[in-house]
Order: sequence, then C-alpha cells, then structure tokens
Amino acid sequence: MTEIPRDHPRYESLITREKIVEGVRMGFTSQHGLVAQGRGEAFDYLIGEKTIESAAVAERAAVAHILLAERPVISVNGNTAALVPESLVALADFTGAALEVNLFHRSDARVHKIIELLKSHGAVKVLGGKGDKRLDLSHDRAIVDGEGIFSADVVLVPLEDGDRCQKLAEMGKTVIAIDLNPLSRTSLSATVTIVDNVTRALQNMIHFAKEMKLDSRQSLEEVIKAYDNSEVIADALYAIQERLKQQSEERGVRWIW
Ligand code: PTJ
Repeated sequence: MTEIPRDHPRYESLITREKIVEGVRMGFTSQHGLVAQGRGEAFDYLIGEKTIESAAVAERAAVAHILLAERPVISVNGNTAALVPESLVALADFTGAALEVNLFHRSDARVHKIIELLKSHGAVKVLGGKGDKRLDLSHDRAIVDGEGIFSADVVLVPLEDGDRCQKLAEMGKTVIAIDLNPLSRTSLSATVTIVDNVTRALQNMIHFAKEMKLDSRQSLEEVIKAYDNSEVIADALYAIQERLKQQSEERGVRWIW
C-alpha cells in the first residue's frame, strides 16, 4: 500500500481508497468496486463526510432490529470485505448475527477468499459458500444460502443493488441498507436506510450494540416504533442541501435555490 502521511488533509479518504485498491489486488474486491467507491465518495462529500444526526438514529434502529431478530444476517460483498472486515466480524459477534458472503460479480474464488479473510479476522462461521437457494432475480446476487439470507428475518445489506433490496423486502424481511445515496432504489426500498459511509456506520452500530445489548425487549421495540424511515431520508436530503449552501457561501459561489 502507498504510505499516506497522517497529516494529509484527505487522510481518511485516501486510506479508504488504498483499502479498496488492495482488495482488488488481493482478488476479493471486484474492479467495479472501485467505481462504486468513487460514487460513494461523491455522496459522502455532499453529506459532509460525517455521520449526520438522522443516520445515527437509523443506526440505533437498525441495531434494535438486529438484536430483536431471530435470524439476523449481515450480507458481505467485495467492498465491505476490503473496507471493514474487523467491524463486520465485531458487529456479528456483539449482535449474534450470521455473516454471509453475497456477491454481484460472483465467482467461487472470490466467495472463498472473502470467507477466509473474515475468518482471519476472527469469524468462526461464514455463510455464502453453499449457495443452495435462489432468490427470484436474474443475476448472481440471487444465489444465497438456505440457512442464511434465504431464511433470515432481518438482513443488513451494505452497498446493495436496488432490485435485490426490493426482493428481500417483498419476501417480508426487514432490510437495513447502508447507502450514501439517499435516493437510490436500495435506500428507498429498505425498512431502515442508513445514509452514512459504511466505515463510520459499522463503527457506530458496534457502539450502539454494546450499549443496547442488555436493553429489554420492550425498550428495543420502542426504538423501532419511534423510528420513521421517510423522515430519515428527508433529513439526509436536507443535510445535502444545507452542506451545498454552506460550501458555496464559504467559497463565495452564488447559490440559487
Ligand atoms: O463485490 P460485489 O461483486 O458484490 O460488487 C459490489 C459492488 C459495490 C461493486 C456492487 O454492489 C455495485 O455495483 O454497487 P453500486 O450499485 O455501484 O453501489 C451501491 C451504492 O453504494 C451506491 O449508491 C453508492 O453510492 C454506495 N456506496 C459506495 N461506497 C459506499 C457506499 N455507501 C456507503 N459507504 C460506502 N463506502
């Protein structure tokens, strides 16, 4: 990896890029993952490269859903494997969720590399290698494990494709999406939409999971009851508008709205 000096003003962003490039080099991230990361970075700039308040609310609600679930599953693709392998394993540990590798650009080699990567970060069991069930979709994200995503009641899908998110929701599952684009099909069809970078979102969710793990069923249900996903999406759009306004003011650029 290229050495990035700590005092570089874009240190976090450059390290993230390095991780994705390294993932491609190691063969667990697809080349398309580089493009997806670029798209994510653009949206991250628009929300100010920080967890906005409504995203933290969504992260808490997501953790409440996972803690209350009977069969929660965290779906892992090539980008999340490259960016946050430790956090995926830690969140699974703290919440009792299963980890399942599920890829759009699927190959057995990539699936097994990601399974091994997660195990090297402490995961005991990682699903996704069997692929013994299919969702009703025409691409390879349809291939899932019968004991994992197929029978899950709650699925966490970071950086997901819109049609699979819709399909999982149609199957009656609670779908938690992490997607920096608040207007993507994924964001609009999820039960809980976390508009945050996956690198921050998982850290925050681990923090909430530690905090909420011993909460009563009733108090977790109250968190879910008080949650309004359309308000969270509206707030993300408002945050983008305000950020653009503030940036144009700071830079002396005319703002028309
Ligand atoms: O590993 P595979 O084969 O399963 O492929 C994974 C990718 C990510 C390549 C595939 O799912 C894909 O093409 O994704 P998209 O549709 O390009 O990206 C999905 C969404 O994730 C987009 O709305 C991006 O803005 C968003 N996104 C990208 N990077 C991040 C992100 N959201 C949160 N955190 C990020 N770091």
